Amino acid sequence: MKRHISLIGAPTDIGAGARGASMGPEAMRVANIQSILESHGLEVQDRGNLVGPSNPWQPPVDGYRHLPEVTAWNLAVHEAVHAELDQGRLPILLGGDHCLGLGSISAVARHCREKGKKLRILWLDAHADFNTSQLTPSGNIHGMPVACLCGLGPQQLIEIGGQVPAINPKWIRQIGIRSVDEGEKRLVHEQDLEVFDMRFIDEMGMRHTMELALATLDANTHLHVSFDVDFLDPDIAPGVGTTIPGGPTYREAQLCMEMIADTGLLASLDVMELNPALDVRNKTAQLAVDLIESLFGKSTLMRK
Ligand code: B3U
Ligand code: MN
Ligand code: MN
Repeated sequence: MKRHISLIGAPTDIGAGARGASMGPEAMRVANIQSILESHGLEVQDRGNLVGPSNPWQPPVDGYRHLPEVTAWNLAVHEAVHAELDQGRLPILLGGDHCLGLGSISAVARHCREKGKKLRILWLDAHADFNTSQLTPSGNIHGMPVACLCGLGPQQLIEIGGQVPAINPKWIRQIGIRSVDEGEKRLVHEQDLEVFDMRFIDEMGMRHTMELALATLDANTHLHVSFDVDFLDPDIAPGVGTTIPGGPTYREAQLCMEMIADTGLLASLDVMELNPALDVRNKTAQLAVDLIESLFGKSTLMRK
């Protein structure tokens, strides 16, 4: 794992169905993400916030809400994330809603192409985010980034990374999924996405789930984690726009993060959908920071 971290704020809710994720980056700073990571011996630079169009809060046009604005934000994210990777740093994208996973992961994919690295993406989320304009019940683009990354989406979004598709669906492992729309389900099946849904986690446990999700990594793998905070059970993480009951508990989420840390391969991270307008005394942001500590190797005892 790289020891040089860059925090990038992307203060927008342009792709979401509720306003407020635009305040996510500041809530993470208030929860002391920088000094807490530094306390673990990491070097952390806060690059401040990206700028982009404001949220016009309009209904969908041809199946997409705010497509021009979503495109502008994703272009900004793409360039910022790519620049950090290019300098050998580990970017943490502080969202912002999950439509920005497209800009972030297309940058990571471009970096991996340039450096001849293998890419593995862990998508921690209650949702598959695999809708298209035809399938979406809402038009909200935060429900579409995985499909866009796989080349299923509007030209201006799918080509952000320069190569279409930006990624192969085989590179993704989705974990914690428990809300998938009807048409979206069919597409997930057709594209053969590897999904560890909550039923799988219930039956097999988080440990076995993560062993499978992290299988076949090697020293040349770039491991990217796209952490949608609604992955977590809403009892512990109420500060998100779309709470879905029945998510991982505190212990399960900690184990998930610890097992990722143990690979030593984490090379980029998104922290998305944190919505301080819906939170209780910033506790969801504090929990996200607590889990990120584990993701960066905090453990109770010395590891053997
Ligand atoms: N699948 C629904 C809801 C949704 C997706 N991602 C979030 N919510 N956060 C949709 O609108 O696409
Ligand atoms: Mn998501
Ligand atoms: Mn989600």
